[in-house]
Amino acid sequence: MTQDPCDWPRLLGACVDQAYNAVIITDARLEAPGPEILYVNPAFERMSGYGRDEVVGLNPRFMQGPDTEREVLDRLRRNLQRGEPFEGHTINYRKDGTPFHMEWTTTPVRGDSGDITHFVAVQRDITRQVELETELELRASTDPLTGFYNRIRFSEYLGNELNRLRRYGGEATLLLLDLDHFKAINDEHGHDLGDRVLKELCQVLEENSREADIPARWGGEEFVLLAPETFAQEGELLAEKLRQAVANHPFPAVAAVTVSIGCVSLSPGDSPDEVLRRADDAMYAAKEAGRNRVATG
Ligand code: GH3
Ligand code: MG
Ligand code: MG
Repeated sequence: MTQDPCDWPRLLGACVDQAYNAVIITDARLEAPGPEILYVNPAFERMSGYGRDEVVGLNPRFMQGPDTEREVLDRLRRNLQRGEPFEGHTINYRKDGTPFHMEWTTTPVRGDSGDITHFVAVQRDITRQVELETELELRASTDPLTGFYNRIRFSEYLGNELNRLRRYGGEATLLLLDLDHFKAINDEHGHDLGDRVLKELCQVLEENSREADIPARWGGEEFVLLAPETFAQEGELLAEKLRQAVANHPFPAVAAVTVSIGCVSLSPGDSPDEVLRRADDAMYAAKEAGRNRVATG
């Protein structure tokens, strides 16, 4: 017997059952403990690892982890109470415990009387997309050789710090470090070893700075470090500590690696260009004074 092409209930059921996205239908109970799952389609079972029998009767939030933002849950509850659709993005957990990013909508379904009788949620696993976006963001803001923030990202931090100083006052320190005679190291030992020295220098900077400090690769063999909430004297001590740490570090194959450091104190009202120019001037003064030293500006 051929199927009636206008058998809408059957056709709609088949569409939901065979939809590519996960579909969850719940009742419309809003009082605690909230709506219960009445139906999930096979795409939900594939995405979550849970079988239909295991989830019917549960509240859909059973897959959410502790990292779901309060704001998202509050907005969901508010929208459902108002009978409005909801759109969100949460991290959920599959049956095997692995997390995944899920984009979803929940829409109220009204019966003939106009009352809300059910909610229908449509969910999509966007983990791959989130991972790609994170990767792209990381690439755009970090230097591929050292993994340090690049100039673009550092400039954002510097701008934010200067805004913070303008608003709340205080002091901060900016260091500009330039390797001494790095060209000679490259010429003598090759570019690959030069690269290793740059990477190792980053480790030394990281190990000798505080968690709140922001080091970055400014370009070539120049590095910067922003030390928030640091007074001028503390900043100079930090610069001197870094200079010594580099000079005393046993770099591979190279007899001596040293840095010249320009050290400037940031005050409310300074502009990024101005403090960078001052740091550059101070660094050149350190070079002229004989290298492997700190100069303030
Ligand atoms: P100074 O003490 O005056 O700073 O001397 P310098 O030789 O360090 O200065 P200069 O600006 O003449 O040379 C910088 C060198 O840094 C030249 C360039 O080949 C090298 N350099 C820049 N970026 C990289 C990099 O990514 N890897 C390697 N291996 N070398 C780099
Ligand atoms: Mg240089
Ligand atoms: Mg140099």
